[in-house]
Amino acid sequence: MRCLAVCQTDLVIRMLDEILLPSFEVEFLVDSKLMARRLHEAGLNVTAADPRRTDTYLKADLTPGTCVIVEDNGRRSPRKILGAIRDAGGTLVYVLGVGISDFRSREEELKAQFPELNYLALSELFGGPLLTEFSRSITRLKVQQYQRFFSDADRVLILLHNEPDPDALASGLALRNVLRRTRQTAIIAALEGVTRPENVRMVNLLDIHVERVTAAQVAEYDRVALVDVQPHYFGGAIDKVDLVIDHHPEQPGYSAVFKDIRADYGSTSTILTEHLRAVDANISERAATALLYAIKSDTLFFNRQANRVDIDAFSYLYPLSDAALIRKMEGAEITMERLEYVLKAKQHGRMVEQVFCAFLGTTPREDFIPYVADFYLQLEDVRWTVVSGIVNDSVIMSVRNLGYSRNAGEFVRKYFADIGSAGGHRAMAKAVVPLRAFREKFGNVQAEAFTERVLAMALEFLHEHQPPDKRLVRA
Ligand SMILES: [Mn+2]
Repeated sequence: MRCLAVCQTDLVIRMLDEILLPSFEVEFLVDSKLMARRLHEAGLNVTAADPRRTDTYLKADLTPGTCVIVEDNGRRSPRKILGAIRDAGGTLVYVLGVGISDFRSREEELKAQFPELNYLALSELFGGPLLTEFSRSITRLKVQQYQRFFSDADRVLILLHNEPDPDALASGLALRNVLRRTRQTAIIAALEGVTRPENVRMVNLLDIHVERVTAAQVAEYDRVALVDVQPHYFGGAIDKVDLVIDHHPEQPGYSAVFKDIRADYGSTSTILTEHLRAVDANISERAATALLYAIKSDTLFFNRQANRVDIDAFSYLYPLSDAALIRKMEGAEITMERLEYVLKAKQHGRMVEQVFCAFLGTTPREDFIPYVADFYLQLEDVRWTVVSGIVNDSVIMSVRNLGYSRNAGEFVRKYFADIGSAGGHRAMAKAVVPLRAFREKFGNVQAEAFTERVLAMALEFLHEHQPPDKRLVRA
């Protein structure tokens, strides 16, 4: 393919020549005869001519199939040049913005007159790969530091949150991998073990051993690492650790020798995948399968809080993993018991302004609540779900949304932080409030009245900071 580049800058010309030459037949058109001679002597295919004249392009044999690149350095508008190219029959036109900070408005301005042109900014084209490369170096440095710090320890503990989910389990496995340790030299443990069906299925299929430890035993280890959780979660029982890797918002009130907390990541497994890649660790099929499943499940297959890094990690792990095993693990999510709570929510739940709210009453296990909240978020007309239930004399509330409205974590903090624990991300959050404290604040609300009360809070929250005309019509 033939490519005609209309440029003013030496560096841009040399760069385009280097990038395009293997696949394109490149010719440069410059205004200055001096520059043309210099570049010609350097072996480039350059012509000097006035780029604002139509006959320049007619002489250059421009056809509709020629790819034309016009450098826009922000000094002089390329309008005249673009007009001349159009008059000469050029249709495949790219404008390359160099050194233009607000290239979006420049793009708009030019597109108003030349709607068919494509605008590319140099910073956008090269920023991605360059920043990925740099951030990988920063990660490598960080990982090497904690690897050294853990290397001489006899007993290492990798501690997960209670009822470890796929993200916690996979992150534990991956960290053991980064630390170059085995089951004997680094144990993966939790204060409360694995009971939910999908988590049980995962530990069985991938043969992951999660030991039980008490908060007092944690102090017996030479080094302690936390993944997918931060010390505040343990309510003061653990306040000093060696390493924290997590994607939940950073919490104050503890000390850690090393930490890597990235609240904009969809899963802790994404962070661990980057750690493994940064030090060129060998990722086993088992670890890749666990990580891939974790990213998939923590982001609900990219339906909630996922960004480019999660998708990057996913595509890196995919060829290394066992897809059949993942399908087997996923099958464990739907159980008869869970469907009963889905039905209960259907009978007693309420939906107003695309907010689905349900109270499940007393439930034997906590996982029914987030399961139902996730389930109803899949419905076409649902934008928020707020599902609560009572487990062991505590009100448990799971809040979900599609991630582009107000913050779910803020919602639970606003109403429940003063009487229990409440927190989470933009798209998912949780509150745990002792039943007695809940009743003191909101009254002894039950069944339908409970649903109404919570629904009213959610709507009040969603209406704050929102101009009346932006409000959704009542469903
Ligand atoms: Mn997680």
